[in-house]
Amino acid sequence: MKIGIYGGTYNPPHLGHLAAAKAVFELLELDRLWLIPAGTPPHKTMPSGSPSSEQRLEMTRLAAEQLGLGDKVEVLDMEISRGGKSFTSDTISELKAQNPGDEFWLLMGTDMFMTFQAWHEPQTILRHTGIAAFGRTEADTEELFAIQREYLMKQYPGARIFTLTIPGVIDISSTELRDMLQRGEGGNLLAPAVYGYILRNHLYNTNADLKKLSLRELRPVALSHLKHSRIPHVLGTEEEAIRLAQFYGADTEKARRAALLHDCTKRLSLSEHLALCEEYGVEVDELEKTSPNLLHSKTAAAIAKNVYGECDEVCEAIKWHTTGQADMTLLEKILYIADYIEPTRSFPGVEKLRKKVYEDLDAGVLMGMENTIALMIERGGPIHPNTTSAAEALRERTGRNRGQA
Ligand code: DGI
Ligand code: FE
Ligand code: FE
Repeated sequence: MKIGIYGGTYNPPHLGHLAAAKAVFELLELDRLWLIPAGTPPHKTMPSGSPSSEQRLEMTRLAAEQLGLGDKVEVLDMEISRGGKSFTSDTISELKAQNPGDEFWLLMGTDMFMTFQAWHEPQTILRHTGIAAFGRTEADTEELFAIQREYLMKQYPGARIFTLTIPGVIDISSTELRDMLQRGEGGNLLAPAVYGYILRNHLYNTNADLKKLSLRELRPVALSHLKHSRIPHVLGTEEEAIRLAQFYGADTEKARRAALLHDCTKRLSLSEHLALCEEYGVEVDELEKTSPNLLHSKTAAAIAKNVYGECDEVCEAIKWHTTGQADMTLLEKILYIADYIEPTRSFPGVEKLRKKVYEDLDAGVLMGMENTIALMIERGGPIHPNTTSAAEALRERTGRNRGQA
């Protein structure tokens, strides 16, 4: 396999890293890409107020997911868990020993490439890996890189050096970016989930009040809670919730906030859900105790209330978005069904359901709910009593139970 290795402090990982990683991945036709956040970097000291190693690791994971390369890209914690100064020669030697049959390419930008001979044990590095150095302009690559490439080839016979120009790679200085973040700027230079993570954890002296986030801030913050693959669903739910709120005369801002946060605990395990219920005093019944699917709406509502200070209406909509309940409010119905019919959903009958929802909201919600009930019966899973009573109440409202079995 051809494996790219891209180390760095990732303080924070930004769109410049992602653009370079993606371009090299494609140009070198790599099979894998491993991002390796450094422990203590040998060449610089961390500025005060910096995130912890674990936070840099988590941000790098969020950024890596954004590449859309699935499990071809991995974030390795080997330098962070090794502790102390991170020497690339140690890392490469270790990786080569573990994967003797693979071909390695070490990714680096202009500055790193130009000073490569001053690194710790350059000959060891070059014995185990090729170098893929990327410049931002043709001038970088041809003028600067050519001299350095010749020098390194002479100095280290047998070295494999590949230099490439990545047009359009954004020139981002991490130092400047950190200053911008402190001033409330720079979010556009980061993957949204990374920006949200920074705001949520008050990194780089950002001081967002989590209980008073504007919609513009809430969006990236909400996305930072999600697995990358769930982002389109949540943004689709937001879009559908806006449309429904406008159509049926509900508060669009509340609908958006509820949609953005509705699945914010979806990636958690059963025990993590139960711990949150304990922490926030959420009552859990026997059926819920066994089901992350049923618990995620309860825990998301608790996070919306306790962490983000959302109003009761928004929290209730989140709380009932999976099962529904008897006598649902307009906002509750909107979120329940937006989740069901948002644009990325595709299942047999979804078009018919979408049409129904915009003809008669109650009938549409009931139709969705009956789909779910049928699905649960098919799967042999228990139907939650809240689902049953929600459907019952809607049958009542739509006059469907009169004269029917
Ligand atoms: O979180 P989403 O996947 O976007 O959608 P959702 O919140 O509607 O969750 C759907 C899951 O919840 C799905 O796997 C079915 C399950 N579910 C919905 N209603 C019930 C239920 N599970 C049980 N046991 N009983 C229900 O009444
Ligand atoms: Fe959900
Ligand atoms: Fe959902």
